[in-house]
Formats: sequence, structure tokens, C-alpha cells
Amino acid sequence: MSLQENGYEIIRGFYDYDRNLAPIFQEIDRLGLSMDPGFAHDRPSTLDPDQQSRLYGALRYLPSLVRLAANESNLDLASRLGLEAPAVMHCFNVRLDAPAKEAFNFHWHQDLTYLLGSLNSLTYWIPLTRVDADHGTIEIVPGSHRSGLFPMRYTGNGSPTRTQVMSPKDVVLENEPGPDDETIFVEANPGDLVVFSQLLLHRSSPNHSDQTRWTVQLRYADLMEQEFVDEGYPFGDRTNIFHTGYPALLEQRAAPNVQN
Ligand SMILES: O=C(O)CCC(=O)C(=O)O
Repeated sequence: MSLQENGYEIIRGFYDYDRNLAPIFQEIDRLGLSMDPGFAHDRPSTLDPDQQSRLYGALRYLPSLVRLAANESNLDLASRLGLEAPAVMHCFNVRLDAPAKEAFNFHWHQDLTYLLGSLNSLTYWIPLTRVDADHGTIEIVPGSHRSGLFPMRYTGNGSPTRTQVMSPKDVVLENEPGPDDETIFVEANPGDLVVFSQLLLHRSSPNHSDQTRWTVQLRYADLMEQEFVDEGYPFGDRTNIFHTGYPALLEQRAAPNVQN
């Protein structure tokens, strides 16, 4: 199976646009219009930076997003992909990437390093608009999930405390993928689902088009995975990877001659 081998899979036409995705835009437009009478998700944004940041802060609360996260088809798929007891991680969000704005782009990272969850947890990356190298997308390193955790360090001062919450900017890889590494710019349309292991290396790619790129990120962890249970179900809203046994566990797994 492609997810096991490559660390990602693109399932074309997984969502019904009108039923699953359009309600998200309806709610976004309602919010945006309450800030600016000229707002529409498919028009260049006229929001000032403060409004933009308030809109961004509100997106994670959209009822349509919560419904999508808890959608039975998502959970069934997670089961088919090997999660014994799939659970929604409460970090779902909508991303907006305006043309030529790169300040919020994520550099190379593995989601597990800042979100935690189970070692087999999955990211569902869902385009609400076309994604490709022109419109902006994610660039991924196929198969990178099989190498375990890539050496990385905390970018803040000293060591992170146990309750330090992190985002991708708080950790940096010791060695980022270079020109010799095979990477792919994911190409997908609204309705398609991009599923990947939270260990897959990926980063944001710039939006060169004149349209906003809209995407949803959902994550599913496995409540029955023994390592997740043993670690006390760690989640990135209250601790960070440096205070879990995950780095050591993943190093052991990646070592030659160790059976996974
Ligand atoms: O959509 C993007 O540009 C990156 C999203 C991402 O890497 C993440 O949510 O972990």
C-alpha cells in the first residue's frame, strides 16, 4: 500500500464538495463579511493585517470544520489505513495562503515533532482550492517516514520546559533535504484527500498564483497504539516531543536489524 511504502496517499474525489467542503466556505464568508463588507474567500483579500489575523484565529472554531473532522468516512478510512482506534486530534484547522505571502510558510518538518499523538498518527491535508507548484501546495519527501525522527533541535533559548507548546518554527532539522533528495509537489483538487504519516517530511511551497490557497488539516491518532498509551497519550497542546520517550523509541526502531 502506498501509505506504508511512500508515507502518503492521494485519494481522488474522497469528499463530496457540496456536502463536505462548501459549508466551510459559507462560514468563512460569513465571518469575513462581518469584518469587511467586500470580503469573499475567492476574491483577493481586502482585510487589514489585524482583521486577517482575527479571521485566522476564528477559523479553527468553524462548526463545518468540526463536523468534517468527526466525519465517519474519515474515521473509517483511518481504520482501513491501520489505526486500531482512530481518534480526532483537537488541532484541526483551516489554512489560508494568500498569493506571494510566505511569512506563514512552514519549513521542512515532521508533524509529530510539534503535535505528538500516536507514532502511527495521520495527517489529512485537504485542499479546498487547487493545489500545485503554481498555486502553492506542500512539497514532500516520499518514504521519509521510514527513517523515524530526523535529527532536529529546539530553536528557542535553552531547553523547552515540559509544558512548552510548539509549532514547526520551534524545531529545525539539523539537515534539511537538498537538491539531491527526491521531492514531490503535491497536485490535487478540491474533493481530493492527501493522507500522510505524521513522520513524513514536508514543507509549504509558495503560492505564485493570484488566488488564495485554502486547505484544511485534520489529524487522527490511534488510542490503542501501545507506545501512545505507555507515554500517557501525549499531545502538543500541553507538552512537547523533548519530554516524551518518542525520540529514543524512534531511534531504536530506525536502527538496523530491529524488527518494527
Ligand atoms: O499547508 C501547508 O503549507 C503546510 C501545512 C503543514 O505542513 C502542517 O500543517 O503541518
